[in-house]
Amino acid sequence: SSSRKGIRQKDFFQTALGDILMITSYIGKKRELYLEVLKKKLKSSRFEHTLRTEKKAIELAKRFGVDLSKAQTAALLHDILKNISEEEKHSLISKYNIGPIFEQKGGENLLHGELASYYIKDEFQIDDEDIINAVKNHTAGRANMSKLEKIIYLADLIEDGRDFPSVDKIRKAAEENLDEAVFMACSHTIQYLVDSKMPILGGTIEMYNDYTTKMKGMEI
Ligand code: DGI
Ligand code: FE
Ligand code: FE
Repeated sequence: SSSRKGIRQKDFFQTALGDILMITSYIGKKRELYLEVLKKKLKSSRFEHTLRTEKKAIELAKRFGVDLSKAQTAALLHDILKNISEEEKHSLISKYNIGPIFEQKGGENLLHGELASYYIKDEFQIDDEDIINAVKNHTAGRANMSKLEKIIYLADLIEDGRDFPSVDKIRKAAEENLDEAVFMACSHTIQYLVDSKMPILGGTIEMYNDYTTKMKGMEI
């Protein structure tokens, strides 16, 4: 589809699972460019997760009053480096001069969001701080997240393809109260990590503490 800035155009996507996703572009032709790159860089299951996250992020952004073009951009690009090789990862780390923060153990690529936050600036000239933070913090979260960051964090976890015991409860909460749903999502993740005896990232704990200390003043 083609469109000038401000003209919306619907795109169809038939996924491998046979779902039909109809998603409007709020970012004109940039969406096609991003999809082209994503198709090359991601496994098909990850590409489809990206489209479902985009759909959910737009739904949440409409509901909670967040800029739709920012939500769409961040959702589309949040996992762009999820499937890169160790080799490409190391070459990007040295290109962006960010060695020290990437000295993590384990091959889980837990910092694909952080690395992507540099990559999208370099590759697509994205310099909106809120979009960059939303991509950067989408896995662990952090204290004092913006509404956009919360939406990307949440959309990633509750997009239509996700399936874990409490996902429907979190989806239901996300129909009414963004903070309640984000806190549930964060709590679920911590519960899961504790149950699996996995290390918990600093941002995950900081987000949890941020919510528990502020909660009394919030309607959640
Ligand atoms: O990239 P996605 O799979 O779409 O989602 P994501 O970026 O949120 O990554 C999900 C994975 O990250 C999932 O396996 C749980 C894990 N994770 C999230 N927070 C933490 C974590 N893993 C550890 N070890 N510690 C965390 O704090
Ligand atoms: Fe991710
Ligand atoms: Fe994701």
